[in-house]
Amino acid sequence: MDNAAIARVLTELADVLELSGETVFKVRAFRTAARAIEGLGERAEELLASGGLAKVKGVGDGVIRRLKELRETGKIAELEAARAKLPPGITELMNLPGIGLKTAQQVWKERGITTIEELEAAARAGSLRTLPRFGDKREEKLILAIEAFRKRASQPKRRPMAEALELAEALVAKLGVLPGVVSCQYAGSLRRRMETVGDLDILVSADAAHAGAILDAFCAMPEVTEHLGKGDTKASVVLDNGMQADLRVVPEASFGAALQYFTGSKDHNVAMRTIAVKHGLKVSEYGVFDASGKSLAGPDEAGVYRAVGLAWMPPELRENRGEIEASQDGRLPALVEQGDIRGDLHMHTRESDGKSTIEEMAQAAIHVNYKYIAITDHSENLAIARGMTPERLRAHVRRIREADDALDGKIRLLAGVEADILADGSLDLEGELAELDWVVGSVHGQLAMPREQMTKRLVRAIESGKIDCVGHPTGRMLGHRDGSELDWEAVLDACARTGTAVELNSSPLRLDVTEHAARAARERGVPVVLNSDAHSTRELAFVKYGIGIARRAWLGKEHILNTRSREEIRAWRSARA
Ligand code: DGT
Ligand code: CA
Ligand code: CA
Ligand code: ZN
Repeated sequence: MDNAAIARVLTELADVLELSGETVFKVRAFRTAARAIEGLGERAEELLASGGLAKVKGVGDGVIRRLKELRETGKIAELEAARAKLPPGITELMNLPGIGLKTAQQVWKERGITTIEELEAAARAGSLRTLPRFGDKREEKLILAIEAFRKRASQPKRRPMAEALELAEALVAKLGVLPGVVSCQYAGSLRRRMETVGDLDILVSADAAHAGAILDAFCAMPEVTEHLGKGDTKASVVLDNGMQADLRVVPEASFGAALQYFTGSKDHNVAMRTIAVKHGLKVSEYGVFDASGKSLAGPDEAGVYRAVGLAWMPPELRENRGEIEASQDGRLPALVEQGDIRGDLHMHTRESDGKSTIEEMAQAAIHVNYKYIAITDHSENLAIARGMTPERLRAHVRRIREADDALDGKIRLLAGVEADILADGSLDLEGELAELDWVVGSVHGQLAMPREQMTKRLVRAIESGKIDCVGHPTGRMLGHRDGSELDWEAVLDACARTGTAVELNSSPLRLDVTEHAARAARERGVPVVLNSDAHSTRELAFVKYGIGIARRAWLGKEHILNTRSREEIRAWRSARA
């Protein structure tokens, strides 16, 4: 289990105990531990095994005892027992946006509502508005939230790329060392770095004699919870996060062709096949063949493309959006790579809702070879994230500058802030911004505005000239919340006019802006900043997810501001002022 999964279990335990009327003290201990583990720089599972978890602040003996139980038995008896006593739908209610524990408890205790169906019926009948802190506005919002929830539930469940990537990398590592395995790689939408992934497609090359044992080993892996089917060369399973994974064993002579075929996309494959047919060739997952059936390519992917007259292209481009033509004409773009990123311009520390100190963030950034970072804690308006008053901001800036001096040029720290863009487009900080090195402006509240109003809000903030970069511009959360409706052209035009950048926030559930907006930014010459929005040292690594999205948007190093040096960024900034 990763840290996020452990934190989810502890949060559920806290929720369930609180609903059952457990003491506040006990409940709070689990919530504190969940937060501590979520923001941990190391894997809690390993710390649990080594005994190091006891030293983590916020994690007490009771928590450790239950996590050991979870590890050994796969469950927590107390959680099961408490859950069994609650009405079955009650914790599900809390999955609705706007319904926290307090509201779930309120509608249950005062209206006897324990399912989403009952909640919807009550909201439609107007019987919730008389509850304390409710009213008809909130009732209307609830109905909309339930409708959106239904829509999501009825769609096949796609997973955020980050979740799929972590799983796939673990599976590939385990498969790669099995006897007889020559190569192993994941393909499909994950290899193309789509923001969400339907199922995992994994390929192994091995000779036929080993195929059976490899498929058996795959089916017996601990993360496999269900078997959907197994043949001589293929097995399909369900993993413990509910995702399907297909493994195919192919001969070495076909590995490149299979990798090309199963990487897709389907549209890309169809377009490529059409070209092959024009050359009198046939492309399949086994290879490239001429009219007489002679194999021209197959073992490696580049050879497969070459055989049909194309240059190999990065998987992120393979959507039949012009990449085939670009390949034919020799004008494939040079895409940005992880190593091009020289700094990170959005992160939080303990001063607001981060888990690490300024120094810890700086050391972690040095470790990944960054030349600069901006510390951008939240401003006052975001009270739930311990946003800073102007006085706290000034003191924080002083500490950032002191830390910068102490680091003696090993890395440069920019003193920044993530200011709140208020409903009318003004910022919750104004005068304080002038002395800062970097200002991210983000919308954190009232995300559900009509499109026109939200566009005006952002355009006004951009035109203030006070923000350097618009943070997570749509506010979406993959699988939880759609982004705000926006007139992208108007927002990006305002950025282009004022010399403001847009963020590609790489936090796994955000990936915001989307690849389409990133592409539109490129077309308008608006620089994109590829940030982690890290809330702990470990989260600086989130940038790898954003890289995939940037590449899907055909962005090169030159389109991304934080591939430039600190001096170049300073020059870019002062050109605007
Ligand atoms: P996903 O799983 O929905 O996120 O998307 P993919 O792209 O991984 O799609 P999937 O798993 O259905 O199939 C993997 C690849 O196999 C797909 O990208 C291209 C190839 N493929 C699947 N079905 C077809 C097909 O009918 N024709 C062609 N040419 N290729 C196909
Ligand atoms: Ca797939
Ligand atoms: Ca598949
Ligand atoms: Zn933010």
